[in-house]
Amino acid sequence: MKKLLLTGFEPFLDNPINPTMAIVKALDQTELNGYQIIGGILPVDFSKTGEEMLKLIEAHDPDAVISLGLAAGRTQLTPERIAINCNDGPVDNTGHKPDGEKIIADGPDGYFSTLPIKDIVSACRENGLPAKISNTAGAYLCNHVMYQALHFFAQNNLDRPSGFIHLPASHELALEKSQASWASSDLKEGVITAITCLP
Ligand code: PCA
Repeated sequence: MKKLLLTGFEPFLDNPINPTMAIVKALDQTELNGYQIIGGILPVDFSKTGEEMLKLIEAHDPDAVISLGLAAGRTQLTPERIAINCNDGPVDNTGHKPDGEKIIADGPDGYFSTLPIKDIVSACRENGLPAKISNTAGAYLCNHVMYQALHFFAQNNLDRPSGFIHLPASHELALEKSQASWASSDLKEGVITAITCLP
């Protein structure tokens, strides 16, 4: 059976919960659309996250990678179109604040997602879940892992769907900090819908 690496992130900044963790834990070791799902939770740490991502890819040799992250404030499920070769943004969980450095010194400026992002948006919408393509994943950890995975597959000439989906806050998170939010069950359903779009 094919393998899907599904990653989420630990909580970060002023988000005491990261809804991607529960989704990854719930789907870990389950089977969907002909894929065995392997879950992994990544740290919000610029010095470790890329390495952890590559370790997971090397250990499991997945046929596809979907990484999930929280985009607090967004109202829709948003598959990302592009990852850029840049670390920037607020402090990570170790207190490190990047300043626009390249992720890979001699890497290309960017990579397009190789996930079927248009199909994911259409399938979510058909399923009653608001979704749209995002044209920027920012320059924080989510962009970082998306870039690292795409760079690995490009460097190794491996044609495997890989990319990133940002999720809105869960109601649980919105109880802590007022913001647009979705039911956790809908967030999970959106991720399941995305997985069913994989070739
Ligand atoms: N979201 C952050 C990092 C971890 C997460 O879940 C981001 O959008 O970069």
